[in-house]
Amino acid sequence: MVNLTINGKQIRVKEGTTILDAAASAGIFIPTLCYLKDINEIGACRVCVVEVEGCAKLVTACNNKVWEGMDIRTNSPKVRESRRNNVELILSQHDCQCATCVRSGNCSLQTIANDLGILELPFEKKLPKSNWPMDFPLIRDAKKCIKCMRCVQVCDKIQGLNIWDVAGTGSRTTVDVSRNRKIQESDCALCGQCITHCPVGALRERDDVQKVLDALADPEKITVVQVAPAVRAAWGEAFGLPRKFATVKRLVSALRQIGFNYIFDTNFSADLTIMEEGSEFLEKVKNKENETFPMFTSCCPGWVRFMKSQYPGMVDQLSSAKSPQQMFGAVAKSYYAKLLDVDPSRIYSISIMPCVAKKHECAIPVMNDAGAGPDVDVVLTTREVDRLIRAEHIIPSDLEEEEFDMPLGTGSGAGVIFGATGGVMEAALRSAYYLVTGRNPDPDSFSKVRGMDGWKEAEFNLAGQNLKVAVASGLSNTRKLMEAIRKGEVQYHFVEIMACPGGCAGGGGQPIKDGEEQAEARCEVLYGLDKVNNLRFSHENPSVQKCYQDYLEAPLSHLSHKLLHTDHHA
Ligand code: HC0
Ligand code: SF4
Repeated sequence: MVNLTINGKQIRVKEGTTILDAAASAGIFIPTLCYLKDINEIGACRVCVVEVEGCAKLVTACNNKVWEGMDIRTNSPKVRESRRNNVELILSQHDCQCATCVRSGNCSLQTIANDLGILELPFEKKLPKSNWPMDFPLIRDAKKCIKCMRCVQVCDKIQGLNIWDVAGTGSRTTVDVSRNRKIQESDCALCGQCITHCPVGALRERDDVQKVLDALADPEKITVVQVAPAVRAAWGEAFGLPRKFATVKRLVSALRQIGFNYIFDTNFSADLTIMEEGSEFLEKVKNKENETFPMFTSCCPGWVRFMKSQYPGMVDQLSSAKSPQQMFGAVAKSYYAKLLDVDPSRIYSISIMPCVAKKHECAIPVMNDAGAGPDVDVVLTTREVDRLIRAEHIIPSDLEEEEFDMPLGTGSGAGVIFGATGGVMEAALRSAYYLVTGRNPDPDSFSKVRGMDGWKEAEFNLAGQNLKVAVASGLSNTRKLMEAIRKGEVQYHFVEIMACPGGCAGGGGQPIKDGEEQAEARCEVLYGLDKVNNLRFSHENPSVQKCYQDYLEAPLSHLSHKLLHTDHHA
């Protein structure tokens, strides 16, 4: 243990503790900006500087460790002045257009500048020009970048893709796409983790809210919106609503007030995905001599992009099943148009996703199998939908709960856990067990694949057949797993991959609480919703059963193949 003094208070902490953590343990707050625990501990912004007795220079608290007898001041005049100067310098390289910034009100730089009482800037601004393709799903605004390096580090350490790097020298040093590439030429998976880890508004998703407003105002269009599993665990965070209050039924109520015609649940098509992907997997197992294992899930477009760019030779091992988002779009513009007795071209299909990559997925040219334009016309992230709610002056705390529309508003507990890492695998195993044995298992029999570990594996016995499965989330973890598969060090039958750590719950389109990971708490919400659902098996979803009876006929039928499966090479 180490004894030290902070602001005159004597404390005792473990050896190796940083000044920042030691202060926090004594209830003393030191502001930070570039710091991200375990990811970016470089002291670049120098906002966390403190004075140490006997040291001529101020030291950064985030990456310096305490020593015996250390005497620290976190609020001396020297500290205050230096902190202020450092923030003023950062502001001189930032466009400070707060009124038109997506992060206004949720920007760590804005908060720190306000806290320090900075009311004007002594330095002249020198801002770089932005030359970004504004139709790309991920937008970077060089004028807002404060060179904190968080995006560089998250992409390297957590996602292993190295999309961002330092560019330029001297006063022109900035962050840009690595190796002088254009973003479209890079291997960016579009996971959006750089966005959720940016302290300011330098990174964001392309804003598609206006497209939705235009559709809502068009009397010819019938707006059909789907809500992804993980959105329900997070949409209320931006309004400070308690998780128990911010239910999906209150989100339905907000969407109805905004004017969407039909409000449905992606959980419905998650159940449909299980029927298709589960059947595809069992076919492969039956025909195992001629198949290559593992089969990989294909519902995360960030992962599919990663697979295509990093392991192109293994693309055929992806399940041919489309993601629930795309299955839903194809069903909305075919089966549901038929139920409404309208021309499918009148249906405008919107999805609300925790994801940036879904904006790319819906625009893949072959994702138009219902024959009425793109099966999903536009994707809004959870953050965009929160902004839409705000723009409509809806008071979320006043919302009453309302039901989804029917029949595509019915989803099982197996569908809702798709939003958590391991959830797709668990849902698939629940139904695979039934399809093989004709009996339902205990719905919690496959819960070994739950949890936040980046690479999990489990073995199950399915009617005498031993199945080895693995689940990974986060692309660095994924790369480790893929390399082990490639080298033959591990063998699996079925593998679930989600690009974002923790799965979609931790998606790149989710609300941002700077410096605090929310995925685990959101996953708990999703597992809680599964537990209390009367339906815990995808194959028991009555709306899915009816859709097969009246329209698709059976999993893997000709029509199912046309609408619900895809060629990942296209
Ligand atoms: Fe997900 Fe999905 S679980 S990828 O994270 O499979 O985005 O929530 O909607 O499509 O269902 C995202 C979330 C989805 C899809 C579903 C899957
Ligand atoms: Fe999108 Fe979910 Fe994949 Fe992240 S894990 S890229 S949120 S689908």
